[in-house]
Amino acid sequence: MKLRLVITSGLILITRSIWAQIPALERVEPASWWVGMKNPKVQLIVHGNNIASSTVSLTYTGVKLTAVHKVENNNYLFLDLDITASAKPGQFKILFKKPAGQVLSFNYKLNQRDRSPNRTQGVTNKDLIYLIMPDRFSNGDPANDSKTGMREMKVNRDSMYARHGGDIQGIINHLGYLKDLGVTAVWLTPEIENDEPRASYHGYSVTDHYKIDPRYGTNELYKTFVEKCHALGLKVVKDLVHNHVGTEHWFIKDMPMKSWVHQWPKYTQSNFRDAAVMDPHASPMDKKIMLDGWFDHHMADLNENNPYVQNYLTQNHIWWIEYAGVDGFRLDTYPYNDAAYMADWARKVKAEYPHFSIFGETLVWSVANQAYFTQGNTVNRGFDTQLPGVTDSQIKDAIAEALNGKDGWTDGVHRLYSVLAQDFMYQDPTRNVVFLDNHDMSRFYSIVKEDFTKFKSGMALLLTMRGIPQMYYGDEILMKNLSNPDGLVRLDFPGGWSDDKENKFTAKGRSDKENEAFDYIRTLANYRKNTTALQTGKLMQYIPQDGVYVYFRYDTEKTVMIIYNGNDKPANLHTDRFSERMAGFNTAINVITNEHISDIKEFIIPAKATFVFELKK
Ligand SMILES: [Ca+2]
Ligand SMILES: [Ca+2]
Repeated sequence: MKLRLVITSGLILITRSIWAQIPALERVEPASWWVGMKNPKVQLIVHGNNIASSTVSLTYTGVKLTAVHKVENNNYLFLDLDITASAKPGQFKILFKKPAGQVLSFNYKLNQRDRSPNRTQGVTNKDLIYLIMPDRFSNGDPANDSKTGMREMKVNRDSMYARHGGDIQGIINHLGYLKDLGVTAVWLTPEIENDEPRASYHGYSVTDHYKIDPRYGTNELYKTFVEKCHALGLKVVKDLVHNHVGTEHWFIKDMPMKSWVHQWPKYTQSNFRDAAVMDPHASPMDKKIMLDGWFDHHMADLNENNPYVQNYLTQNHIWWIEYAGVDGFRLDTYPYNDAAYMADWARKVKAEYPHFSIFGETLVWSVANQAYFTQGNTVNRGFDTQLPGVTDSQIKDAIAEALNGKDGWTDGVHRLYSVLAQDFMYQDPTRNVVFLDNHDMSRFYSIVKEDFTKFKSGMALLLTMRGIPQMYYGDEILMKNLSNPDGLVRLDFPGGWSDDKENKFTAKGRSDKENEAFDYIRTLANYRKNTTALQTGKLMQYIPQDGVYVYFRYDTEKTVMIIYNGNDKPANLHTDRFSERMAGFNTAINVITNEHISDIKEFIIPAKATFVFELKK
């Protein structure tokens, strides 16, 4: 029997088909593996016309074929291999003998692991992440803009929904720009193949897990990109989607089995309510719809309870770490996944790569909801997610409230103070990624209604906050817009295309104000890069008074004092009450202006401004 997927108005149906539209041996994944992995087991998925009728064999020293699994669809086999310690790098043939005598063969590769010290380093609070949408940053190779045979052929820079031609080469061409800005890690929205008919430039509708989208480049180019980043002292975060795949994915169009994805009698969308996952009073059906409902008509929700799906995803992610040497993973739509599987997944990744970093996207509405998804937290009793950190939406919202809100018992700057106070819920909040905006939300400069003082304050708070700070491409040149629709916050970086009228990658191409923004971020980012107090130092905050919020980042090397005035008018700050942190210090350096300040007993802070002072003896 062969299962064929038919999608009608988003309803997923399985039908029997007698038509063989795939070759006798279409693909084997992963098509290569490594010797010397901690886990000696690997499970291959084999896809080919009626491949299940064949007898499988292989002969290679140290490699055992321990099981051959047949599933509902005869076009699939799953092969369990044991790659023992005695296996050497090399190639061997996997043979598929058909009943009529025909023998198909696949050349399997076992590679030597690359143990270079600058691979898989981990992305930590010592870093500053810069998020890029590859389609919208820079077009370094116009020859790959349109690829014959792909479902979306058109490049149209006038449409927010179409492809614009940006690619990996474009990012490689601007690594010097990022290095100069003070960035230490680059996160790309998914760069693997999204061969959907429309609007898949964002990368979250995967159609081939083992292939860089040809419009962005090749697997080899991606590997080169990672190597070039590492050579410059930059790290790379890879964006993964466990929860769903594009409905044009090859394994969705001809599914191994009905239980490969979550099936519903009729199209059922997730209710997008993470609370249903953790609510002690939740309706089981609400929870099921949250977890198993589809994200979108064109995004099939994978069944992460299916052991074949589990192996497929986990191995694919380990394959990319080992192949390219990336340093961290960002996990898309984290709360929509099966929790037990995700914990098992994280254990397996960490077992192979103890220094690897992982953070999950949790677009949720309270610290408790957010902490619930993190490893070893104090709210999710009895279950350890193994997820080191999350995207810290609470800090983002609290910074916006501190900048835009009116001072009150729980409002204005008090919001930021109280959100930070709730760090008691985390095992380690410094593994969270803090940010002001990203590709799914309004740009920060627009959130503060293009108020330049507030913009600078936000950046100062971000770059002195605990955790791993993340910026979004174009923040530094004051790119703006509200995310209505999303495309408005995903505009092309000016100068990324050879025919652009302006080139904001250079100081000459930027306006005075844009240069001021760029220089402000560069100064703070580079200061942070050389100041352990802002990376791994402790944080002590004081209860805001009269709309003024003060915190310190400090270690044995340095003490940095951050003062934000949330008022609409200048504020006077007497520093007597901070003696716990200021004792022994007599002067300060303004980190932005380099100005020496001889009197630190009292400060006048302009409305909505932030001072970052390094205290001196
Ligand atoms: Ca291109
Ligand atoms: Ca799901």
